[in-house]
Formats: sequence, structure tokens, C-alpha cells
Amino acid sequence: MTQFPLAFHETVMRTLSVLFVLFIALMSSSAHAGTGVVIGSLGAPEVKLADLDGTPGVGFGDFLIFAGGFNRSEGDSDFDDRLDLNGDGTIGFGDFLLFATQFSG
Ligand SMILES: [Ca+2]
Repeated sequence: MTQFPLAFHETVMRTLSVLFVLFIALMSSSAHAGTGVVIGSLGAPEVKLADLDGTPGVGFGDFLIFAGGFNRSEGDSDFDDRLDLNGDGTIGFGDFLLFATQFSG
């Protein structure tokens, strides 16, 4: 029986978890138009663009990059500053919500 390295399982589970949350957030934002406006009014001075893979728009390739760096903080060796969309030093749920508002499929 093939044994996968633990890091592989962690990456898959983290990606699947974020995918589920993304699905829920996208369903919620389509049912309540204007979510992005509310997020933008909370006082974040600058929101980075979520286009991480260099292709037009924010799509699944960008999501995979985002999911790979989720739950990291400044000081972690694999912290990717591009993913900290709200600039608070942690790649967390707030960044995910900003990512979801920019997601175009
Ligand atoms: Ca952040």
C-alpha cells in the first residue's frame, strides 16, 4: 500500500477545507450582493489584488496558490506576503474573504 508523506495529506486537507469555505462564501456573496463593499469599508488601507498566477482574472490557479499558503504568519519560513491581502501579517480568513470577492472563476 502506498504511503503518502504527511505534508501531502496536510496540503490536500487544507486545500479541501478552503475549497469548501470558498464554495460557501461564493454562494453567500451571490445571494447578498454588496459583500465586497462592506469589507472595503472596514478600514483596510489597501487590499492587494488576488491575481497570483499572472493569468488574467482571479481563478482556480490563484486559489491553489492561496490555499497553499493559508494559515501562515510573518516569521514563518514559507510565509508569502502576496497572499496577505489585507496586510495584517497573517494569511487568514479575512484574506480569504477578500480573495473570494475577487474570484472570477
Ligand atoms: Ca492577512
